[in-house]
Amino acid sequence: MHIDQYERYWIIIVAAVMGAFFAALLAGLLIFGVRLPSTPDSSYFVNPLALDAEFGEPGLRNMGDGQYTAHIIAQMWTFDLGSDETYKTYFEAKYPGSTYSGVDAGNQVIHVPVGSRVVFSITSRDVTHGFIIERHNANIEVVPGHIGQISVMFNEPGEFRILCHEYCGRAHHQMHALIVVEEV
Ligand SMILES: [Cu+2]
Repeated sequence: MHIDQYERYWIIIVAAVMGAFFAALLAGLLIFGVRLPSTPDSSYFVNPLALDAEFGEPGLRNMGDGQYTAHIIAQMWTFDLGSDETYKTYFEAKYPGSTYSGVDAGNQVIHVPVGSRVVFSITSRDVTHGFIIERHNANIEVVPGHIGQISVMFNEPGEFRILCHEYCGRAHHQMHALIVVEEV
């Protein structure tokens, strides 16, 4: 069979590229131990209809030595941090005389001291939500039936919003909360 010279070059180039990709896949699997993300054990699953029994009360817990855990339940269109404090009470206490009257005045606020490490465990009661923390390396998808976990270090004081970045319905844009990192 006659194969044109340039056709042959291209066949060789394509075969070499395919071979290189396949070798990279094999090297990732066999040498670097790359595996698909998977769930280490069943504690990462939760029944979204039985969160009270299986996930427990949302809230921030001090584990000592600057370590905290935060259990959070996302649902349309709030993050339940288990906190009694809201944007409204926070801003009115912090800036006396001001009146905070946003549509989101009911959103919750939690406080941690500078230098804290917080392990967030978060799940959803209804649909898929998102979870990011402003100016921090924290970005997870909140899927009903799963418990997402992320560990975040807070090294600078300030007010950082937790935002939902996964469209979850009519009031998605109002779905946020606040972490206040306080100077000690
Ligand atoms: Cu959302």
